[in-house]
Amino acid sequence: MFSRKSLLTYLTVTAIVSFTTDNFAFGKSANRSWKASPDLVEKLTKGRSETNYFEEKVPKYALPNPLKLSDGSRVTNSQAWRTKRRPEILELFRKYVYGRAPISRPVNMSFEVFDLERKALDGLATRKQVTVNFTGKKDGPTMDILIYLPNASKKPVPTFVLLNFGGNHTIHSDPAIKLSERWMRTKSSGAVKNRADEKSRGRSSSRFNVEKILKRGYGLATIYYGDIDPDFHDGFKNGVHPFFDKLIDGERAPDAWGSICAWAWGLSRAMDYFESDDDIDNKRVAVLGHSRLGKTALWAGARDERFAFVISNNSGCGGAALSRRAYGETVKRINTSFPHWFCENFKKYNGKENDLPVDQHMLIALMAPRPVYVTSADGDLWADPRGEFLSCRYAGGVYRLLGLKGLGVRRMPGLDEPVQKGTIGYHVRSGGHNLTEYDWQRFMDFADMHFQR
Ligand code: GTR
Repeated sequence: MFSRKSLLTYLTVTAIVSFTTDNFAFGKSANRSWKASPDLVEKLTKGRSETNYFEEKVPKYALPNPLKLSDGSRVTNSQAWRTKRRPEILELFRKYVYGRAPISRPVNMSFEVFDLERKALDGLATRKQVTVNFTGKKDGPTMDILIYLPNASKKPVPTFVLLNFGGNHTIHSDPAIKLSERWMRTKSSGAVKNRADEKSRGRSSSRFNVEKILKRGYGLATIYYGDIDPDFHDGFKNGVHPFFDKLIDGERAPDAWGSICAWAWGLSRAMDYFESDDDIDNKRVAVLGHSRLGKTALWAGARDERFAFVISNNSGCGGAALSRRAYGETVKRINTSFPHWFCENFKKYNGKENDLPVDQHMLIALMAPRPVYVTSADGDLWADPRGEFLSCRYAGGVYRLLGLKGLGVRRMPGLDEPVQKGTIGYHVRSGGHNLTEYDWQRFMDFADMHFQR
């Protein structure tokens, strides 16, 4: 037991110590800046000794300046950003990271609305299912878009679009959703022998929250990513690649598009469809994605400025996290595990992140002046939460040049304390690698602010 005096001394000393540290939280309102849990760092390090999870072991690095042209001159006004530096950065990402899509909108692409139900989900929504035929030919590659639009909202409605991992039928148990017949990864989709079955209907509904999105006045559109390109390395023989690849002497170029670029390109083809649909507000389409599909959403938003709001959920390496920090997943690791995701040139930077002509803060900067939102999760150290935050922070200069506020904070916020002060939003949420209702609600808060409804 403490005596009164020693208790008082203890409390005073504790208060002084706490006050002088960065982390002191005074009640709920003061910010306790997020830090990786030491227990988790220790646990993860045991399983993967080649992976760094210690902040103090992050190598020293210097980031390329988003506001300095490759000839060394400074970008001092919005016009120079728009006409010179933005195109330069975009080209660097094409050439060295994601690869180049050989085609934009294919001339003969066609759309077929094969399902239109105005009283879906007990009258809450209008459901549409659309087949996009990329070449317009009978046996050409296709993707199916599933769309729910809130009946209570005035049309056209602002809409979120995202790719899904397990087929459109996994996002909701609505039995009218077409069951995907495509190849799928068994692990993420519950597929049997790489094919979906009836049991997988609604399997990932907790990641989509369809009713909640509709009730907040937003539409939702989704596409199975495997329609565009199955997620395994087969030398780019399946998916859209062989239909559009331009080979040089029978070989793919070192900057030919990888799978992430193909998925992002598919999202732009969905946007082409939205432009033809009077129920969807094509000036207020938000593109988002989780994990590898978060990397994809960022690249989609960078290459196609028709997306008015871009959201990356737990995207990590090759997404929102700074590559130079080499914390959690590294460039070498990702290129080894997933040789088909990026272009061949990216592999030159395995273990040589400092030589990259770009880093991921420049990808975030490519969204300017549009709103962009990045999330991390407390347990998802593989994706480097701090590296994701720092990308947002260092993209801020470009937003400021354009007369906007970037993040509006310099210090990493506390757990579950979203930063929504400027045009760049960020949060680090409790829990692990996932897309949750908490994330969705924050995206919709940010959309409410920026879509000015
Ligand atoms: C992991 C990969 C991450 C992330 C994740 C996912 O295996 O290392 O970059 O993309 O998969 O997409 O679920």
